[in-house]
Amino acid sequence: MNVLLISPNIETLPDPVFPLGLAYLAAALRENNIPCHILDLCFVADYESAIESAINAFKPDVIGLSLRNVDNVSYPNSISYLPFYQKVVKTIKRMCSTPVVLGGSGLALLPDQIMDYLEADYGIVGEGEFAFIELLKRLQAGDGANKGPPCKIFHSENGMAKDLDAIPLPDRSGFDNRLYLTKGGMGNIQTKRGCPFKCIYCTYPIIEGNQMRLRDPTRVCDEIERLLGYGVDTLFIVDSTFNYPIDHAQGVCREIIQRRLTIKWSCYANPRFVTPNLLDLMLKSGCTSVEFGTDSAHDAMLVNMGKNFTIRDLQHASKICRESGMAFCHSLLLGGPGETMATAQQTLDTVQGMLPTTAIVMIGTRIFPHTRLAEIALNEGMIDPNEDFLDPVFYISRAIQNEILSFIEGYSKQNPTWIFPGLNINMTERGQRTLRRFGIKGPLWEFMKRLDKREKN
Ligand code: B12
Ligand code: SF4
Repeated sequence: MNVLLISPNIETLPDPVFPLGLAYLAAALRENNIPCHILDLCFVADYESAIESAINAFKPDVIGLSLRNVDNVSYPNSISYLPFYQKVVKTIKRMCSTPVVLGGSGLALLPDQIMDYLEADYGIVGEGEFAFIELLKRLQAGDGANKGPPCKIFHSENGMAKDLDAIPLPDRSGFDNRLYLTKGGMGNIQTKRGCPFKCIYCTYPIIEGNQMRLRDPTRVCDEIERLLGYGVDTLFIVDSTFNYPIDHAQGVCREIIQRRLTIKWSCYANPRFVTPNLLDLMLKSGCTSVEFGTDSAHDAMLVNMGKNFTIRDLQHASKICRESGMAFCHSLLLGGPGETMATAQQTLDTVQGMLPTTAIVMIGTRIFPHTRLAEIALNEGMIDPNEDFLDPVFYISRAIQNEILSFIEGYSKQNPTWIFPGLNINMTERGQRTLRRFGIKGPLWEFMKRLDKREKN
């Protein structure tokens, strides 16, 4: 049985992102001796002829499509990726009757809606390593295709991998690793899956589960050695929170140091679990920056957003970063439940006082089903009980809805080193490409302090 795996993610902001989920799937297929071919549409000029050539050359029995993103979760300049995915599925369907299987984080968030919208044959919600293989075996045995149920949306009997060290290391051989490094500035790696925290809007626990499953640092470093073999020396650790649990994070850093792996890396971090000792190990193992999922710097708003830290934690973590020389950024989500112009102003002023390398300021929060935010929005009459969530809906507290955009436009002018993705301020494709052409690697926001000129679309 031949399998064609397609990555239709052509988003290049903030950077083109290596399709790590598909590399995990490719490894699972290889381990099961199932021939697989990769088609990554990210850098392809003509997606239709690329699909046509891949199908003609490889003659797949099944086509797997990895839907990473649904939309760019940015307000007001929101972009949905679903119309492009639809074109991809239509192109495949025009050419052949091969079953199309959808997967990826995007699908996991809106499975029924996306399956209907894209008219695909099967969908797998959640991790693909076991479920995809199981589905392929059932399709091969004639159980599934054209026989109606088991079901369009297939749930693996094994579900999520209990032991991440037992699944094979991602197989990156079918991808252009170099291009992701030059055009996207980094590769990526995962040291754990899952998040136990309860931020009201967050989809990560839905996608990865709410219990952390940790990888052995030696396996993580085996994978880093393979990445170095591909010339990839700059990485983003894609964990929901790298620095929790602290001892696991320390273990990963120590192993990198002990093996003398020459890499640079960055990650998401939670301000509550930042200690001087951990930061020291992170710096010594090549970490150049951390991005805090701060959301707000107003204590009542932090509670409303379900965060597990306070302003004091934010100030403490920022101080340790500054003192140790670690670049750090605060990601803010203005407009959550209970936000007023006064609380928003306090957040901005307080974060400014923490002297971050930059802050990434989002206005409004994209609402997804099965989150606490969706319940709040429903109770407040902001969404309809029949809302299908395919078109992005943003939660913006009523108290600031009329003022916040013009206020932020003005505010951004006084803060030329801060990033406002929804307004395309300091995050544009042109700027991104120019910097990458100079060979700059790592997250581009690390350089914001050095750029005093602003760019706007
Ligand atoms: C790390 C990360 C980033 C980093 C990536 C850095 C890097 N170089 O890798 C940065 C900060 C750059 C980033 C940017 C963006 N991100 Co992001 N990101 C993540 C995060 C936390 C992890 C993604 C990851 O690598 N996971 C690890 C891999 C192994 O898992 P996976 O891809 O899900 O694959 C597994 C399964 O899904 C499944 N699977 C995958 N494909 C397939 C295919 C088939 C056929 C099958 C059967 C199964 C299957 O099996 C895989 C293995 O188990 C996720 C949240 C999350 N927890 O998933 C958000 C997430 C993917 N991002 C999201 C978004 C929106 C974005 C941005 C658009 C935001 C923005 N406006 O900038 C950009 C887009 C960038 C781009 N070019 O695509 C959303 C996507 C869903 C949505 N709301 O649309 C997520 C889910 C977060 C969220 N808000 O809900 N992101
Ligand atoms: S925002 Fe971060 S810490 Fe909060 S639930 Fe999501 S992944 Fe976990």
